[in-house]
Amino acid sequence: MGLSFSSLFSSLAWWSKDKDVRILMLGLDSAGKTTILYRLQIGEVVSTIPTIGFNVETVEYKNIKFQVWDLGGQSSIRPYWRCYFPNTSAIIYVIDSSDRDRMDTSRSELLTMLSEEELNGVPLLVFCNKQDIEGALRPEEISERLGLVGEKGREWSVRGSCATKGEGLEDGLDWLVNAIQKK
Ligand SMILES: Nc1nc2c(ncn2[C@@H]2O[C@H](COP(=O)(O)OP(=O)(O)OP(=O)(O)O)[C@@H](O)[C@H]2O)c(=O)[nH]1
Ligand SMILES: [Mg+2]
Repeated sequence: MGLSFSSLFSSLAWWSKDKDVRILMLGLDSAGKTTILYRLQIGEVVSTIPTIGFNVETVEYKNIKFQVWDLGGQSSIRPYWRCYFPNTSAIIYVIDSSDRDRMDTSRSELLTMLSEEELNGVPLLVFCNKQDIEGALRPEEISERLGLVGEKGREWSVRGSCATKGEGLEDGLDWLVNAIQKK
């Protein structure tokens, strides 16, 4: 067997000790970013209000400390996302899988962001959130719509999640830790 998970995590813990592991969490308003942030930090669902500006919290996961920046997703706030791009170790992009009407908007905001030079090569985890809602698009369908297949020079993964039940979040973080370390 190759590297075990525990040794992988402990080596990232060592690697990250002197570094700022900064994760940006972005996506349209109401996608579930703030819910995910506090679910990861305190393990509970908090009642949220739309984020005007940002929330930043240190999230400790398997002995690794991440600084997670959760930015407001309303259209008037999106132009400010780019102010947070420098020194980003990874991006988590959150999509409301039940919001079919805004899937194209979500896709174009994502692709615009990925075209920014400052984010070249930065690993990307897409959470297709709200999988519990009936009629939600499956991660495979969303992945196809996003068309990331041609995305060169970056690790990326599209996964389902349900922030309110805490489903899919840990698997996603495991993938992200691995991708950050590979970089
Ligand atoms: N059914 C369901 N509801 C969810 C899920 N995740 C979040 N929500 C709900 O979606 C609403 C919006 O969640 P937020 O976390 O505030 O969304 P946000 O992405 O931070 O939105 P902005 O701050 O406006 O950018 C809240 O009522 C959450 O409880 C989920 O997985 N399933
Ligand atoms: Mg929010």
